[in-house]
Amino acid sequence: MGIISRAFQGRPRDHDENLPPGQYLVHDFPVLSAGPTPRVPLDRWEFAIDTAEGQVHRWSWEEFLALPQETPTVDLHCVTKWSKFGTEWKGVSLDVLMEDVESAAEYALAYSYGGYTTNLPLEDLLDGKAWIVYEFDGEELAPAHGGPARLLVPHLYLWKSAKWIKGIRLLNEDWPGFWETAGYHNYGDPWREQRYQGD
Ligand SMILES: Nc1nc2c(c(=O)[nH]1)N[C@H]1C(S)=C(S)[C@@H](COP(=O)(O)O)O[C@H]1N2
Ligand SMILES: [Mo]
Repeated sequence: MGIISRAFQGRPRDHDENLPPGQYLVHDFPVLSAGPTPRVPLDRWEFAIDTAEGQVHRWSWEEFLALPQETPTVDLHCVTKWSKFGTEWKGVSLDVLMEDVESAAEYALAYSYGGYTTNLPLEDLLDGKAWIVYEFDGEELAPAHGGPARLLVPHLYLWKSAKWIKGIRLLNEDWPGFWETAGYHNYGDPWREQRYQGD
């Protein structure tokens, strides 16, 4: 009888058109970290963008908070197959941070306090696709989820959204990060199920 009653209930939620292939929905917010949570005092926190040409742009926590802010609402997709819809963040668009940065580089390597790295094409950080966020759900971002601030690149699998972000290095050549070196897909598009190398 389960099949008949399901038909009357409409499509199962997991067939939602906003759910990429192979994913299921969660309503909690799982924590996935490859190591311990680094604690970064705000008076020593800084975020940097360093260019392939050797220029370094730095923001202290105060300077970072003084930048124009955005409040993106986005769906998250983790390579371990959970997705979470409608997450609400506050942060600074990479477009704002990149405004005065001049570089011919085409690749980016995000690096974190604690040593995590992840790579992506620079264009995937631009045009309203990526933020450095410091609030989730109206609260300051919890350390376990990347506080004080993390990268948010929701159109790629969540391992690209480096927690405890320290900086972004612009590179002329692609340089695989932590999980990419360990066999995860180099790009990680959830809609093309690019989970592992060869997908
Ligand atoms: N610095 C850092 N960032 C990280 C990770 C990590 O281990 N260290 N894990 C990544 C992975 S694999 C995922 S799925 C998401 C998990 O984010 P969450 O713990 O907020 O759910 O963070 C990503 N960013
Ligand atoms: Mo992940």
